[in-house]
Amino acid sequence: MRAAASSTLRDRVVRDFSESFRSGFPMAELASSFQQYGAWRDALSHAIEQLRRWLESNQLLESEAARRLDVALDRLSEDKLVIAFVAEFSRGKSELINAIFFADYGRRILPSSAGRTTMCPTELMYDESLPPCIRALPIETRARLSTTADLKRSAAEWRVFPVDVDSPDGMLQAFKLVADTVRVPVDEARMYGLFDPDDKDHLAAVDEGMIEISRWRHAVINFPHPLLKQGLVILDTPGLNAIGTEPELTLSLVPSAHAVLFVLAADTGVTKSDMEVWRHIVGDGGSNNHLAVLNKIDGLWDALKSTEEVDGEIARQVGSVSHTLHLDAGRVFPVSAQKGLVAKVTHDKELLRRSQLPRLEAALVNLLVPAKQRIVREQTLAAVERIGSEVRQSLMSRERGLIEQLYELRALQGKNQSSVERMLIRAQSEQRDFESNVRKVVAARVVMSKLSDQAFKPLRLEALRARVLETRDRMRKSRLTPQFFAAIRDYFAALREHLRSSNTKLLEIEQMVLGVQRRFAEDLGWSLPPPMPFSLDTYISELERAEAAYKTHFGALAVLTRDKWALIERFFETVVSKSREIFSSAERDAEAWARSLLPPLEVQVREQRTQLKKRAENVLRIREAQETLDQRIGELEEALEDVQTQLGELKTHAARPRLLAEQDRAPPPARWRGEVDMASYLKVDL
Ligand SMILES: Nc1nc2c(ncn2[C@@H]2O[C@H](COP(=O)(O)OP(=O)(O)OP(=O)(O)O)[C@@H](O)[C@H]2O)c(=O)[nH]1
Ligand SMILES: [Mg+2]
Repeated sequence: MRAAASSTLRDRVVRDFSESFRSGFPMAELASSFQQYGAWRDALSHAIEQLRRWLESNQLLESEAARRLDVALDRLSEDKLVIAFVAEFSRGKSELINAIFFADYGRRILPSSAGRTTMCPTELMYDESLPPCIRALPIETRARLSTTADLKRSAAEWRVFPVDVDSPDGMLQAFKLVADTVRVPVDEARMYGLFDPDDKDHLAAVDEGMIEISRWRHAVINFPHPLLKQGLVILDTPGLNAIGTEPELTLSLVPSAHAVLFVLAADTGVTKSDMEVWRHIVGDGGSNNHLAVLNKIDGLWDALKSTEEVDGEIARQVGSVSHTLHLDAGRVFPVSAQKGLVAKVTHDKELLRRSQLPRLEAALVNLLVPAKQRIVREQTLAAVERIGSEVRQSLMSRERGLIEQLYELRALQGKNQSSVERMLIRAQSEQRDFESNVRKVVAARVVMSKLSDQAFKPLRLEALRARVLETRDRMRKSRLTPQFFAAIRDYFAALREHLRSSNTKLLEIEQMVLGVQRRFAEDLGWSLPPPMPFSLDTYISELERAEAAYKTHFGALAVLTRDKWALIERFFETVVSKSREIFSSAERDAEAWARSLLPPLEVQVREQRTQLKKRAENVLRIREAQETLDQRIGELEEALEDVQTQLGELKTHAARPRLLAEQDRAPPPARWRGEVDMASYLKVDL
């Protein structure tokens, strides 16, 4: 019975995907773009892995460089594309997600209905280390100050519900969880920060001292849909209420999304509460990854009006949305999610065209894929090519050393013993002289370690913790509103100062390394690639964004009630959690950067030292007549040939990632072309 159901659903999803690919039905563009992006990323990873293996087998991979390559590979494999859907309730977010991503299931996957439906922020993703399931965080966790991000680290806090992906009904049933509510006494809701006695809407919702609230605080749906498997993450959010009360949405989840779709409905226009959501979560509207969707345009379809009249009405609404949101009209997309979903399920091309969903999907792809691809390409190639050039430098210095030795030994041919003697003295003295360079590098390492300590100290979690404790203490002791606000203002200022002082020290490190490199260039003619530019500015901006969000929420308050006070405390804890994230990423990046600065020079010094040592030994052996000159010359010629072969191979291996990365769109993998292969791909454990 189960097998039969599974094969029916699987067959249908396989057939729909195949058909949409063959017919060019719009899902195809979105799906195939993600698919191609995934294939491009995989090919790039593969080229880097090949380079890594080649370096390793040629003993050319220093541990520091290996670590950097692994970081680049991990980044590629963990690469995610996040799309957030944000709106006041009932604007059609969930319906839009169903229509854009899940129409292949032939039905609604996410619950969508009139009134409030999605009660908690919901992430849809696929993590293959977990079985298909829904993880839900109980609302009671709001009584504590811990944030969702903190709680994500402790599995015990989450309830896990299995999802039977073989059964569409079972799946649908499971997904209804995001709409679960509970009735609780007002005081309990107040404890969770979900009831504000000053809020008229909250008061109106009270029924015999009880109020209905979401049963869950956050849900993560893990299931193996082909797009989610490619690293797509979809964030569905409830309306304003949750946005006001779950600061993480404002501070973390939505700002870190690669695209934010702000959904409005044509039947309501832009209401005051829509504007509030826009202001709270989308901020100034200046960011270039925001799109506005004017949903439910089917409400404007009117059999008694001409197409032109209806189109004119839609265009007027788009114009008014664009004006009100200060958003370019090209970024406002009128659609009918509901009709789009129906059209896809019934394969009605005309209805799909009228729903205008394909235009939104194309814009989404254009907004997401090229930008993401560019960032990933730049980051990855910068890391990989640097390693390639460091290895090339060290191979070239080995080559130079061998050529010099060969030159000297060839010059000895036919010469007498005293020439050998002279050469030995010269070789040994050059070897000794070079030790001063070794000492220079050792000294640089000592200075570096001292400066690094100073640079990282303000970024360490202990430093942050001290600020947090101090601020919490001040907040607790505040008697008056201004004192309370001042504590938070000073917290942000202090953190900014930490990042700035660390930035200054990092600049000193960069100058120091440049100085050392300059001396090596002057004394020995070495040219080393200058340090990669690095600063903590992006983290300073992130902190400033958190501060701006805090000001948007609370800046206008002059006097705080007890409930608002508690709300700000809760918000502050999210800020703390965000600060922790910022500081630990800043520390990690700064450390990785600093750690990568000296090794190329050290490798070169080590290489040169070995060459000089070998050279002195060569001459010594020749003097002692342990080896004939010709034999030694032969060995050196062989070694030179090896190095030159390695240089040639390195060129090919190191160039491959760029060659691949610059193909903007990798060709679709072969398995997409035939239906049989498609079936095996779409096995997707449905
Ligand atoms: N006519 C029409 N109705 C739509 C359209 N899209 C959504 N709806 C309806 O609008 C209602 C709300 O849709 P949802 O998808 O639940 O809206 P939501 O934004 O997810 O709402 P919450 O989950 O409560 O935040 C449902 O009854 C949908 O059927 C559309 O394009 N046209
Ligand atoms: Mg919803």
